[in-house]
Amino acid sequence: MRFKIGTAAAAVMLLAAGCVSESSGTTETDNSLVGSGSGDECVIDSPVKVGQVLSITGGASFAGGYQEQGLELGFKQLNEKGGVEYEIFLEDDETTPEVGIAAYEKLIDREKVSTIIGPTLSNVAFSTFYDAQEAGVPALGISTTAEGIPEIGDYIFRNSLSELIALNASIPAAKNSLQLEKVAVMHDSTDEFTASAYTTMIEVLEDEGIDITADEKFETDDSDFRAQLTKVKDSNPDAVVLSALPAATIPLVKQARELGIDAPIVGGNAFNSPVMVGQLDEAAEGLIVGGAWSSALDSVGNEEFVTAYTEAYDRAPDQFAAQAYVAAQLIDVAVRADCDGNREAIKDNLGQILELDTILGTLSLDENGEVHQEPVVQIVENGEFKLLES
Ligand code: 1QQ
Repeated sequence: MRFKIGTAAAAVMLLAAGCVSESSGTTETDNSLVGSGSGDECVIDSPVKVGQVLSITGGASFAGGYQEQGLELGFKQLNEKGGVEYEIFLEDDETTPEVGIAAYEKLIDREKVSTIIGPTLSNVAFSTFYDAQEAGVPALGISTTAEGIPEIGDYIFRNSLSELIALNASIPAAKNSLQLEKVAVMHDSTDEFTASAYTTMIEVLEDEGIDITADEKFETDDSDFRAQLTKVKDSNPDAVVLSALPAATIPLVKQARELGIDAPIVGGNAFNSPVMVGQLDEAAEGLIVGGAWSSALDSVGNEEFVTAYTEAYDRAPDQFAAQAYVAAQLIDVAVRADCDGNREAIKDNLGQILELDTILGTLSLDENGEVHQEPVVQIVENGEFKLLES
C-alpha cells in the first residue's frame, strides 16, 4: 500500500547500517545528513547539497533562465524556513548532451550532491539520467516531457507533465474550440522531445478522428521551412500541429504567416514560453498549447508565487519557473519525510509523494518516478496566455 510521506523501513534499516547497495550503484550514508525530528520539525546539521543542471545558454535557454530563478526562489524560501539548509550547485549544460554529462559527473563525483534537478531538455536527459541511475543519485526532471524518461530507472523522477498527457488535453480542446476536422503536422525529427511528441501527436489525432492533410519534417538547426510549408498550405488544413523547439518555431511560424497560412497552430511543451510568444509577436495569436501550469490556476500558493517571483525578477514567471519552484518543494518534502538528506532517503521518499498541494495543483509522484497532475490548456490572446475554455 502506498502512503503519503513516510519511512521506507527497509531502506532505513540499511541506512542505519551505514551503507546501501542498490543494483545500480553504491551510496555511502553521511550521518551528518541524518537529522532529528520530522516534517516541519526536522533539523539537519549539514547542508543538503542540491545539484542543478540547466540550459542557461544555448537553444533551450528560453526555459533555463526561468528554471534557474524558480529554483532560486524556491530554495531561498525553504532556507528561510530553517531546520534544513540547501546548498545549490548550478551547472550550465549549454543545451548539449556532452556538457550535460560532464556537469552530472562533476556534481556526482566531486561535489557529492544528494540529488540533481534538471537537465532542461529530454535530449540531454536521455544521456545524463543514465549517469544518475548508475551512480544511485536521485534526479528530478522539471521539463523533460518525452516518453521513456521515468523508465530510465528507479532513481529518475520528473515533475514535468508528459507530452502524452498534455497533448491528450490540448488536441481535443483545440478540436472542440476550433471545430478541427483536418490538420497538417510538422515536426523536428532530430530532437528527442520533438520526435517523441510527434509520435504522440499522431496517436492523439488518430484517436480524435482528425485527418492528417500533410506530414512534414525538418531538423533542429534548419532555418528555411518554405518547401515544407508550401506543401502544408496546398493541403489546406484547419490547423497546423507543430512539434519544434523555439529556435525553429520562430522562423517557421513567421514564414508560415508570410506564405499566407493563417490556420491556428497547436504546439507542444516548448510553446509554454513567453519568450517565444514575445518573439513571434502577432504570429503567435491563437496558438494553443497544453501544459502543467497557468498563472490563472486557482492552486494553493499560486498567487503568492506569481507575486514573489515578479517582485524578485522583474518579470512574470512562466511554466518552467513554476515547475522549477515546485521541484524545490518536492525535494524538501522528500528530505523532511525521514529527516534525512542522503541520496537513498530522497530517492525513497520522492516516490511516495501523494496528493501534495502545489502551485501546479494537487500533485503525486509514483514509485516509477512519473508525475500525476491535471493538465491545463492555454491559448495566446493579445500576446498573453489565457486558459482555453473548451
Ligand atoms: C523536453 C521539453 C522541452 C520543450 C523543455 C524546454 O519539453 O525536452 O522534454
